[in-house]
Amino acid sequence: MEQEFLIALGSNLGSDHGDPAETVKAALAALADAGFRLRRVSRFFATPCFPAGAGPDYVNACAAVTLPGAAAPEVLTRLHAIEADFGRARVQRWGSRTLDLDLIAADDTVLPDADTHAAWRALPLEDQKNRAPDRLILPHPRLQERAFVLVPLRDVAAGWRHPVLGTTVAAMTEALPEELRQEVLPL
Ligand code: A4P
Ligand code: MG
Repeated sequence: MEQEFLIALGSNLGSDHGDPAETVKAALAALADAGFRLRRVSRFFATPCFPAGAGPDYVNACAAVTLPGAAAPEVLTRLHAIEADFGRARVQRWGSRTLDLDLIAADDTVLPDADTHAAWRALPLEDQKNRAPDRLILPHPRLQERAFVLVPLRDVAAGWRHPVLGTTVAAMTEALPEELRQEVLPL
């Protein structure tokens, strides 16, 4: 069966395409142009920058897509190409960006392996700022703690079950502190 990929989109600076919301909208069009089939697209949400105070608010969204014939590494390569087209410069980890496209999951794929995945999940916040993985980690190691990913993701994949944690997007979203969930506002 064809794999379904879950993608998170974020922008807090805007681009040649306009403000952050227009940039996310243009990124969805760019995904389609790059051969992705957009199965489901979430609402757009305004979200406070994480870490707090590090920059302007973001617009975040999620999409469930397919890319006929492609596996996860190819998907990430295409996402990076689109980010580059949108003028993203990687200046600072977690820095402001015109467009961030993260691959959140590919069905129940775990990469590179369960132990390495556990190590990235357990990485203390201080180290997360300084260490970025040099290879594809799936599911995205921070998805379960981020309201700006989970709330939009619930629009398109509420029933997707995390292959390591065993919980659904709906349950992970419910498990977030109420105040974090309420900061994620539909546009
Ligand atoms: N990489 C490995 N696995 C993956 C994956 N599943 N998806 C590698 C995407 N990339 C993956 O990513 C760093 C490295 O991780 C890359 O070499 C990639 O091959 P990056 O996109 O270059 O750097 P980044 O965006 O600074 O890191 P990352 O991990 O995407 O950042 P985060 O942690 O996603 O933070 N606040 C709000 N409200 N909304 C946001 O969307 N986004 C960020 C970005 C920070 N604060 C935010 C938001
Ligand atoms: Mg990224």
